[in-house]
Amino acid sequence: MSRTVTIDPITRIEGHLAIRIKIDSSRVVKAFSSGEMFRGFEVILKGRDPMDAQQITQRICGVCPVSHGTASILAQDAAYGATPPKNGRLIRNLILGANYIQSHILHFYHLAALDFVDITAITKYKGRDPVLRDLKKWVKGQISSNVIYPAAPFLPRYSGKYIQNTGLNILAIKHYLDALDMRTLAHKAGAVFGGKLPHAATLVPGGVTEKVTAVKIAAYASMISKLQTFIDKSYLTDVGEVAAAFPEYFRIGKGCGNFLAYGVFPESANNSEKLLPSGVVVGGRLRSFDAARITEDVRYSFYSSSSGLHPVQGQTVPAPHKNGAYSWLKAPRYNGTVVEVGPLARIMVAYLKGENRAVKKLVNGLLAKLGRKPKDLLSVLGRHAARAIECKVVADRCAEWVEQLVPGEPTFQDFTIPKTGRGVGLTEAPRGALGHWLEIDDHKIKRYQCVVPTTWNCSPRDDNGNPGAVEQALARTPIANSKNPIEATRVVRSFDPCIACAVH
Ligand code: NFE
Ligand code: MG
Repeated sequence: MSRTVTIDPITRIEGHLAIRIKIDSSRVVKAFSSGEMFRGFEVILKGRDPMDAQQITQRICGVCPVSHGTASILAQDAAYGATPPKNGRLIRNLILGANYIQSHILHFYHLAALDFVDITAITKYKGRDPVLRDLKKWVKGQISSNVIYPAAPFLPRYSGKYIQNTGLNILAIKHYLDALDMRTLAHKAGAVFGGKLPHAATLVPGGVTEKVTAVKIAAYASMISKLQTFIDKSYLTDVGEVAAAFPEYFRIGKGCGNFLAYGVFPESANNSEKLLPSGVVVGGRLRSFDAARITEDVRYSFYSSSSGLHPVQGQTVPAPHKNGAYSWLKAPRYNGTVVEVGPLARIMVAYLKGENRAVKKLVNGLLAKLGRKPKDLLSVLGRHAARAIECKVVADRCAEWVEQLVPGEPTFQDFTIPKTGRGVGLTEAPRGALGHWLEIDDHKIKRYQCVVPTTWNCSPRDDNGNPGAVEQALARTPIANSKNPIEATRVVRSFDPCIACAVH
């Protein structure tokens, strides 16, 4: 008998994502992903000073603001012909790197781990840590409640198979709490050069406004070093434990198998080399990326603007009562094809390119340890593993970049805003490929279009009826109990969706 189940909301934070799945013979046969709100940043930006864009677009999201600020200043760099000096480029990388670390730790521990870790194990805790004892008391009180809810931080929750080893669960719960401190630390590290976080104050076209001093270098380096220890000793180990306990999730949530990365963290003045390179993987083959091939369809989205436009011509005209539409997300496609973006896409592209030796070594090491093949990465666990590996690669490189800063050297190159102009800023947010397209007329913003990671991943069907990346990843997911579709939530959350970003 077939059943339709709606999971709404599905993410633990960040917006209104609803997933509707049709289940037949205990498997998902069809999935629909809906972003349930409109925000209108592209409309708000029209007519404003272009220099407002890096501040306003950072308000798209509190988790990945630095990426929106970065895309915005890259678009303006291009429009004004500004090139940041070396200190400016390095500081941008350091702020963005700290924001990546914060976001990846947040996702694994606070948004996804409790799909696998059994929070009720804390009731067996016998130690003296006051926070864990408080949590034990709270969880004991909650256990009696019989409510089912897919998105609470602890309880209620879906029932299903969780990690069974009590010691391992309690250790993971302790790491959940440690991870809150690590997020604070990553924000503080980013704020050394970003002025504050979330929503860095120092990102400007031409570089950054923050100056380099020996004290700031030492402060950032010491915080990154603590984060590196947490990533090495807790994050990577805990992902390995989840992988060992749930090997079936190397076969669940495969998805479309196509990947797109714009590349991120420039290693040279002209952006030609990046720590994580750009590329497209279609049918297992790596190709070079061409920004001209990006389009956004809106047949199933609540917009009355034309469909299939390149973001250079992009329009955002909301149509809340549009017939047949089921999402406020547009449907971005690359060369007409559905692609997945995010840490797995970046790691796949870097791995296939083979130039980043740290990525190659970490991926091969993890696969050998878990007895897996590269193709197993196309899965729920592959996404978690890729995110953890990327977190280490970024943190380790941040520790090197900070030592390359030169106190007293400039961090900024001056510019003038032209009467008319265009620019595109392509970068990568923690959740994937992020682009901002800017058009200036009469020194003001004439058009501003954002194509955002979760818009790629959680898009509805395109004009040809092809389901989006998450919709495809859900197909064939086994669902043991349609009243507790925990398997579907694990698939969706492996993409780390952020609907606040996606609908922007
Ligand atoms: Ni709101 Fe974001 C990231 C961006 S996801 S978190 O990472 O851009 O669409
Ligand atoms: Mg957009």
